Amino acid sequence: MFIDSAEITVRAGRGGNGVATFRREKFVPKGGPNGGDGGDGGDVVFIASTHIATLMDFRYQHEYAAENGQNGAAGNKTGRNGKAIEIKVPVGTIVRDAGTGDVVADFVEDGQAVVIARHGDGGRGNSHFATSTNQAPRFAEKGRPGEERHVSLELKLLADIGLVGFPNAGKSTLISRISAARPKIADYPFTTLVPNLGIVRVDEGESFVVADIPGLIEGASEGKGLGLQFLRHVERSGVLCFLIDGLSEDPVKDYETLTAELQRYNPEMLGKRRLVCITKMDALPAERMDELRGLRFDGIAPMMISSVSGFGIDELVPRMSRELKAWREEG
Ligand SMILES: Nc1nc2c(ncn2[C@@H]2O[C@H](COP(=O)(O)OP(=O)(O)OP(=O)(O)O)[C@@H](O)[C@H]2O)c(=O)[nH]1
Ligand SMILES: [Mg+2]
Repeated sequence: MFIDSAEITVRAGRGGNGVATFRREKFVPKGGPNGGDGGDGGDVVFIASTHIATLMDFRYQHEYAAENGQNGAAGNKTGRNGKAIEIKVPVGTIVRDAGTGDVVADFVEDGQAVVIARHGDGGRGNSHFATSTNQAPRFAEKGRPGEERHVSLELKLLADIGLVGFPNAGKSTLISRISAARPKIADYPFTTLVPNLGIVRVDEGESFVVADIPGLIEGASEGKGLGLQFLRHVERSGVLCFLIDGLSEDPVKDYETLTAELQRYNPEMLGKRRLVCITKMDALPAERMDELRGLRFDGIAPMMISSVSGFGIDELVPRMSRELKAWREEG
């Protein structure tokens, strides 16, 4: 199962207490204060990792705590600091305060680390409090509590290019043709229930990530089909590649239905660069292909492809790569 949200509680370590002790040595009747400081508690740190693909683990464990600091000891001994806890999250995870919804951290890079809950400082021992008027303070500070936070995690995949189309348009077949991804493919709608990512290699050292997401249908914004939840996975993509079934009666209408649903989900989706592919060319007579070639989709000329025969794929991949470069250069 593809888990893309979770709620957890994290608790940073409490600081150890400082102590109030006094030197006791032979022949020294009144020793001065020598209470050590408490150690600091450990932080709760989230670290983004490309080795984790889902938020699955957080379904099983909801609470995470860092170690507390140890108390100080006589002889000015400082307590040991508590160990920080490092929680690995997939790259693409957004962490929010579960109460307010405010974004606490947005993990976009492998290795990125953010302290999500700060440790409590250790308390100071009584030796800090000796003054000229009170040379034998009998008190010490208590350690401070660590921060406790209730946070929600949401994973938005980081795909460069999102494939958008009706169910059965051939999205999964395309991604399996151009990448090593092997999603389930079948001739019924909603075969794809969870997003699949595929890495497309263009050249030595040059590749990009394509997301195959579930099919979109008219009324998705009102919850029809699988709704629009999964669109979040292409929200950050720079390019949307629309896949229109070549066997459709009215490809332009299909395209308009798709863009209308995207618009309802988030108007910014239509600010992205777009490519339009008409699929299943191997299954069409040549005359129909010529008709389709003449269509325009918001002024965009479609690319004709077949993921089964490979027709048009050699042009599509470099085209995707060019669009992506243009998007990156736009900044
Ligand atoms: N002839 C032909 N059939 C294709 C082509 N691409 C996909 N198909 C068929 O179309 C059907 C749907 O393909 P999928 O790739 O599962 O479609 P999808 O868009 O991922 O569908 P959902 O996951 O339901 O949204 C399958 O039976 C495929 O074999 C193609 O290029 N030519
Ligand atoms: Mg599919």
